[in-house]
Amino acid sequence: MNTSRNIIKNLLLYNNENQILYDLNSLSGKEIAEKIITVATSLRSTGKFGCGDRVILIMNDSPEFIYSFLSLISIGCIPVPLNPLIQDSELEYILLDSKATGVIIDNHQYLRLYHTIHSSYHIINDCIIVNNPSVKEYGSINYLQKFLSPQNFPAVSLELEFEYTENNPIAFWQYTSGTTGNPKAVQHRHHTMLTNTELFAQKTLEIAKEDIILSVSKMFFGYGLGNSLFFPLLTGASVIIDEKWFTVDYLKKNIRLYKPTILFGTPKVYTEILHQHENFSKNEFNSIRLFISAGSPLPESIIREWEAVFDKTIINGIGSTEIGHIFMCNYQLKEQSKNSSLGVPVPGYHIKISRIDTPDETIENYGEIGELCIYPPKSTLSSYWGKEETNKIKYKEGWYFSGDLCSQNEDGSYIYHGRKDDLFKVNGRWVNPIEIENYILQNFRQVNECAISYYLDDDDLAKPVLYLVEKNKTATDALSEEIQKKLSENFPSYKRPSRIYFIKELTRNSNGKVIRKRLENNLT
Ligand code: 3SK
Repeated sequence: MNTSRNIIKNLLLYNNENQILYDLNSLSGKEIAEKIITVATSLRSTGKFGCGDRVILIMNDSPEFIYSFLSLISIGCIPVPLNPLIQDSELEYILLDSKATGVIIDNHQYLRLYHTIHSSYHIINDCIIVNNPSVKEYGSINYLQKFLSPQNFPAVSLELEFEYTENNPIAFWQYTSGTTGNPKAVQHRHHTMLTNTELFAQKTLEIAKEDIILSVSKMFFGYGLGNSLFFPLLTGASVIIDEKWFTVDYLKKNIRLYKPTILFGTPKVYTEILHQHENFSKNEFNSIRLFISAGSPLPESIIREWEAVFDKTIINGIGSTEIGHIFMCNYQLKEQSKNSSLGVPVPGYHIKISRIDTPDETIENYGEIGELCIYPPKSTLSSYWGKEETNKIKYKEGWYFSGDLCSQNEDGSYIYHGRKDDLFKVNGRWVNPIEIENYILQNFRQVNECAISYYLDDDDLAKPVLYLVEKNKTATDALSEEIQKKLSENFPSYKRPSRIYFIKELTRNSNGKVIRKRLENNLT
């Protein structure tokens, strides 16, 4: 089974219906299928794109992203989408690590990253393909529009010979930037997203062809790739594609123009909308039947405020790049809005909680915190490229050890408690940053975002430090004092910050996760 063949079969089923909505244009299922096959045929005819070759994609969200990604999979190449804002040093590392031989890239990013791309000795010049070049002549460099040209259509039959993919081999990679160390490539199999789409998008959220999806997460990231590519193209739903990144204006524009029925957002998106809620009319969100949040933990205060202001519920989910997409969410819970629990596993995924210091032991007690482990439908387990030692620790007997900390409630739902690698010890006792962070967010409405990290004192001992982003950007001693007072009433001294700093924003990695260890660079 080739993932692209499945998608193309579906696109042809929904032949004449509009599936991609962008820039006031639309593309039908048949048009999309033809473009994918045209690019696949052109790539194959160069004789340079071989089975198993990695090809880097550096593209904004666009129809061309979708054609490039799926045509590469059709012919057995492995697309590796990267954040289009990637910096030279990270790209240099990834080109070397992946040994990619080709790149498909937007014009302005090509100009920006030109030297890094051309200095990589794995890259084959003929395998550099530029999207929308401003100047046609780049020497031997190809451009995507040539591969997409209508002259190619007569030569193309909808019966493209797909690369044979028995035994569910690797279909695409995604780099996780993590919050420490170099990025690692997660290798996904052909069945990964077919299975997640069936279990999460179709059977859980019941996404169908009447739906119109808007995802603020971009397609280079796993959350966006599922939301904007796999889910619509495999279910017949339509998708709004916008190369712009999230702002409140971007959201308002797309909602007014296209009336989406499903919004895939992140906690940051819902928080920003709430801050500007006077700019939204009561019925602005009337077309939306599902508001979904993932990508980072959703504080309970946001769920409450969203309900109070818009009278709607946000569905909280947890996913990971390694699993492909969301594997647990609170949609199925009867009283889903009563707490910010992660809900229960998406049917088909199994969950266990393992002891932090003895990972072979499974925790059976309710409320005890341990590491969240996921057993996806078996044939879809991924692995890291070239990281054999890490694979032995993270992937064991079909289980993926996620590094997320969770506990289970008596009703079977799970609660998130942060990341295992964010824990640190003060005087021999574990401190979990998220415990203090959640308390502050819930009790101090003037705090926009916050993060706990630690510094080493003169004796090299770790001490907690609190970084605060205040809503009105007016750092006050009074607020620090009030926070310290409340914390001293509710937490033992080893957990309480000995320093509080006000900063403009939290430092995040390219996937939006807070990098706690770099917050000190942001002091105002
Ligand atoms: O929550 C995440 O971090 C995530 C990552 C990849 C794919 C999907 C999701 C929700």
